[in-house]
Amino acid sequence: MPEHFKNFIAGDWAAPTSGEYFENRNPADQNDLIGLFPRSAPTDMQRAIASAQRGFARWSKTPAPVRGQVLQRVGQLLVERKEQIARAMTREMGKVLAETRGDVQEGIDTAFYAATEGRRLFGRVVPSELRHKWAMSYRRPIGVTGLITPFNFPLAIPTWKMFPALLCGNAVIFKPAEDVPHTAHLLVEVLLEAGLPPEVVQLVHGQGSVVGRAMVEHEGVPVISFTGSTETGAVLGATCGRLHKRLSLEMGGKNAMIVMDDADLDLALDGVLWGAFGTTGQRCTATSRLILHEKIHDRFVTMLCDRAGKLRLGPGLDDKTEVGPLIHEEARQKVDAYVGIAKEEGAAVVLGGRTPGEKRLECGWFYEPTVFAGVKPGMRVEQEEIFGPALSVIKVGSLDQAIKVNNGVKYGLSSSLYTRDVNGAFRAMEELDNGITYVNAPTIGAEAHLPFGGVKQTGNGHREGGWEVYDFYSETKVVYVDYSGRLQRAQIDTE
Ligand code: UN1
Repeated sequence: MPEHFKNFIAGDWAAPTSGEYFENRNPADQNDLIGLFPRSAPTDMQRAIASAQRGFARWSKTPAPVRGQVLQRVGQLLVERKEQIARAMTREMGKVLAETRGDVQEGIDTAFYAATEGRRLFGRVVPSELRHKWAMSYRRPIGVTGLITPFNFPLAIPTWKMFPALLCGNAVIFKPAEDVPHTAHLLVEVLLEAGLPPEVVQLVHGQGSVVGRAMVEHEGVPVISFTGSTETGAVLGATCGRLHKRLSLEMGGKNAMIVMDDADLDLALDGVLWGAFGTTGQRCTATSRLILHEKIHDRFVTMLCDRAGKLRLGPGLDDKTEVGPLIHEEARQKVDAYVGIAKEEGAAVVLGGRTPGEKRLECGWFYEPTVFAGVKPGMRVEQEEIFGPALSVIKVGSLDQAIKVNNGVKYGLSSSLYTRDVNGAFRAMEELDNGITYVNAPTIGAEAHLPFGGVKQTGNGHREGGWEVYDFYSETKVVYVDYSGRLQRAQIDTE
């Protein structure tokens, strides 16, 4: 009998009022049922919001350094449970163990950063234009924050949102992706064991269109943070705009790696294999376009297909596996549909383009690493996010042209340039329209203590990670103290 998991609402593990559950299965082996998770109803969400408001009343009064101590313990518990959580994560999400260990590590880094931020959370004191008057600002908690997270980083992305939100004194409602509810459950267990007051965190499983919507439309949740598709982000943007909510969006990417003719090609090859096929291409930061200088184009495509064709597919829990499955059947069908689109558009499928035939892989959502060559700027496979192990190769004649191709998409998350030319590298740093640019490293690999996010339709101007995210989860309050004992009129009595 599979385990029935629960929500965490109002300080208790609670069955959904709907009485309904959904299955969580291993994407590498559909016969492996991990558990049943609540398909919650809007009433579950409403109860969670009411409880989070009580949690907020208490937690917002707790001194920030004390809130930081809780996050310090969260970090320690994550260190102790790293292996256990990584294994559970690979089982439900599919990526290889080295990567799920990295995912937990990103959460640990975020926890320890947040813990120390409890002793900073700086405000400012600035001179007043008037005598005997102080002018200052400080950071104030906001209220209940609603966090909607994706499947591809089941632990790291929730922690990017949750830990800064908590450190700033907010309460949290966590609505994880339906594909990775088990990791979410393990994370909430850690928070509670670390001593977070129970009503400060609520975990509500279920569908975005039901519980996610109930949360976003509720006036008791003034802050929403979302990572997912640009299409869903647009819907959230409309709702949050109407209700005057603070909203942080992290959405799609069509990230490119540029390889110039003077680059270290072996280094670039290692980079593109990791960037394009690591996490089976399911990162917002994944390399999905490879822009090659014409002088090295043919040679590099041959090197790429040779190595990518040898990547070993398999379950992420197997040590020898290099590429795990996709998250579900629809994701695999989407990649396959783009193979058809690439052919129709006149690109050449020079590697992969199909489901592997091996019997040992038939119970999972595997797809062969796929390379499209002869791709021209403007083709759908060059413009649209595929979110799978598919890479489009575009040939260019100069760095200027490469930058133009990089910038010619609606997204702007990350980019990468391989070159030995310092002048070219600095010029690209300036001109590539992305939130993150890597030089001589692939498009993936952001570190937890730097701001993370993209320009154009990748985001809406906010950043996660690093120091900037603390501004998103707190409100600036300004205080003037006039100790002159008389009325001083600003802009008028300034002498
Ligand atoms: C994402 O792609 O959704 O930079 C997040 C990286 C990771 C985070 C990726 N540290 O690839």
